[in-house]
Amino acid sequence: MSNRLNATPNDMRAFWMPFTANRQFKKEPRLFVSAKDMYYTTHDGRTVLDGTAGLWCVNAGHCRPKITEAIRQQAGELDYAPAFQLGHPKAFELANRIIDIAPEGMSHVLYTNSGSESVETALKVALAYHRVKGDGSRFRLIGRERGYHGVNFGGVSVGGIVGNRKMFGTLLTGVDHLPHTHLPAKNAFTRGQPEHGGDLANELERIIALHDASTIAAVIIEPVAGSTGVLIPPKGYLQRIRELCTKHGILLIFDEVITGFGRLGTPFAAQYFDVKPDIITTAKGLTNGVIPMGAVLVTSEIHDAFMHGPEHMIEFFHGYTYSGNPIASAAGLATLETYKDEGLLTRGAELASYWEDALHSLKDCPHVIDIRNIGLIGAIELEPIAGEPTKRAFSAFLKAYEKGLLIRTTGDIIALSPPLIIEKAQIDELFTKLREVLQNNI
Ligand code: PXG
Repeated sequence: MSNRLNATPNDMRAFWMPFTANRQFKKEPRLFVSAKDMYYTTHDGRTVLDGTAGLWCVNAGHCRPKITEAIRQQAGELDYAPAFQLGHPKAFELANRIIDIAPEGMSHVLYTNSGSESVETALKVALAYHRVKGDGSRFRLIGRERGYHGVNFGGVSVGGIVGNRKMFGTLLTGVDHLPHTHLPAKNAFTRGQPEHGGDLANELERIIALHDASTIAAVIIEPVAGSTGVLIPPKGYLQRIRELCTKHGILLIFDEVITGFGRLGTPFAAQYFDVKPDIITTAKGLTNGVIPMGAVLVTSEIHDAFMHGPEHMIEFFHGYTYSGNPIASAAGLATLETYKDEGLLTRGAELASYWEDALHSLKDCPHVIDIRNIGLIGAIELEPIAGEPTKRAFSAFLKAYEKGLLIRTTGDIIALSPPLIIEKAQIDELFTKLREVLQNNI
């Protein structure tokens, strides 16, 4: 496909698109052909403000020169190096740079190629960790209702989005779920962390009492749940989950695939909430979404537990052909440099209150039943059309796109997560456009 403005593919049949209404799309295609900083350009030559950082990943904005150049250079210098039993310098350098900004206690990095793979990797590390410590009866994994941990079998098993689970048989066994924390009757229109629901963390005690702590390997949660429609942890919730995990010898995994790399105004959500997990999963913002790459961060306690036995033996039987791929590593390094040069990992903190006020100004729009926010994340929950769930939000998505604004919808919830380079004037532009959409008979 050429990137000329008026070029559209003449046949769209072969590509079965992910998480897409394929038939609707192919009747009315929406294609981006170029992008710069905060804006996309569509195939019909229109400019679209990126209200979602692509899919929560383009945190530094689009086509940033340092990242583009790093990829170009690396592709001409060392395109690929085997990932097993061999290496190349940039994978090591990037791991160090990640640890530099990671929450205290994180000391080692395993590479993956996506958030889904980061989750599978984290779950396997957790199971294997207990086993190498001689505690192999800890095989259960605890997730949460409405959780999203990617689309592979482990992640879907611990995830809690019904549509993502119901088609796929028995999934992993030995999995249980915490209740979700969405309490709109009590918490609607909360700014920041909700007051109510912190006690739901105690449900972990009920699950532990049922299965016995000695069978539980790990709890995995998103510090802020994104895909399900932005659920912000109630005050005290994450702290209590941490306390219970520590008390019962259970590893705590924070899935930071969307919250990692500045989304809340700190490098990671663990720092924002001041709660230390044992494992952190990341992807997306690690390479600004430009090249597929994820990373799983673990403590030295976890890493060191594996470093036993004969030195010629592989310590952990896991990894991918593309783990720490040279071009992805170069992209990751340039991305972290861009974040540093421009202060982007903390920029969300500076903009958060302006963002919050602008978002909550939509409270009076028709059908709005809740608005919630944290860092540079916002969500607007709409009242579903009776008997036609998701239709109202999807219609808002289509109208916004026509007006030159990219939003994300899930169910009847609009989720917003702009690139961290957004300016106040662009926040105004975003919410002016969104107000017009919401007031326009959706
Ligand atoms: N964990 C979390 C918390 C995620 O948000 C994944 C794992 C999986 O990542 P990959 O790279 O395998 O897609 C995600 C992905 C949305 C949206 O609009 C969210 C994601 C992906 C696409 C859309 O909410 N999250």
